[in-house]
Amino acid sequence: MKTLKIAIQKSGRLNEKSVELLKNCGLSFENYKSSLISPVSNFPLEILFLRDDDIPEYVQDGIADLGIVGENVIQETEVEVSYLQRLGFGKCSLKIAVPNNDDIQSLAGLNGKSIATTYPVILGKFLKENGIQSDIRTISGSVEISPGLGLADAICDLVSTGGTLKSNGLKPFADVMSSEAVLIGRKGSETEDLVLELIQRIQSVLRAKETKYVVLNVHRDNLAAIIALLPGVKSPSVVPLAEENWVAVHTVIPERDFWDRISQLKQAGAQGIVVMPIEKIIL
Ligand code: PRT
Ligand code: ZN
Repeated sequence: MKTLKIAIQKSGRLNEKSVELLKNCGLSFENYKSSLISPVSNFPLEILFLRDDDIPEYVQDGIADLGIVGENVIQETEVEVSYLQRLGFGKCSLKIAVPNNDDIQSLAGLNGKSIATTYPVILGKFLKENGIQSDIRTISGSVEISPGLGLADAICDLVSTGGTLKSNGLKPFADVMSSEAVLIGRKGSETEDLVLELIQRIQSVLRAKETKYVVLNVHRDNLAAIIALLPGVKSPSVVPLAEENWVAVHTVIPERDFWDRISQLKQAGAQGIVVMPIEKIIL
């Protein structure tokens, strides 16, 4: 039987979440920091631990069948791979930032200016699309210090909290792209049974993360009002309680409108509301 290979980041911002996702998919493997390959004992899969920059090409060239990497890295390396699934972590934006005292008003203000970045390909396309001619200075790291050192007028770098820009006296000026970790596959891999099985497992973990399991008690008189507030996977389960005319309602609620729903449910007569995390939802 064929063994799949999935490439994930060896260390860095995406490593921990990638390992956690695969473990939550029920895959059993050792997360040896020192080894390049870790076999999965209960699924025909090997995990390759690589630098993130190498992952897109390894997948394009078929050395790995799958990979988990930031969209920013995929676009910068301009590879031909299939996007299989957004993973909801490693979220950030690639932004152009300028010194706080720069009074630049519009993108046109970047004409003739120099911009330091580790993302020359993405930045080049963005400037071209907007008809701007700037001097792109490609550097390999610590982009945020270049305006202070007089190396460039502006920078183009990833931002998550914005703390790094702030502490370097810079302000975000334009959004170039937003990014998150994605599952990519070698072109054509998306139709293979093992790949489909893994995607399904990943989707069931992601779905579960987005929802909570809720149990509440309610008097039968208020049951219809409560059910009207509950968009369950199907209809909610209603279980009679020992106390006459009281029932327990079991259902799942999307995390995003969780607090709104809970207060609405309380107003409609729900009592003893218990909220629990869900491990997987298999549809
Ligand atoms: O060693 P390897 O080459 O594998 O790792 P790396 O050092 O190249 O990448 P790493 O681990 O820093 O980031 C991996 C991926 O995480 C990136 O490709 C992005 O997809 C994603 N990601 C999410 C980020 C950030 N958030 C982020 N904030 N990558 C980098 N940053 C850096 C940014 O470059 C800047 O220096 O964090 C700083 C800004 O952060 P804030 O919070 O101060 O705004
Ligand atoms: Zn890297």
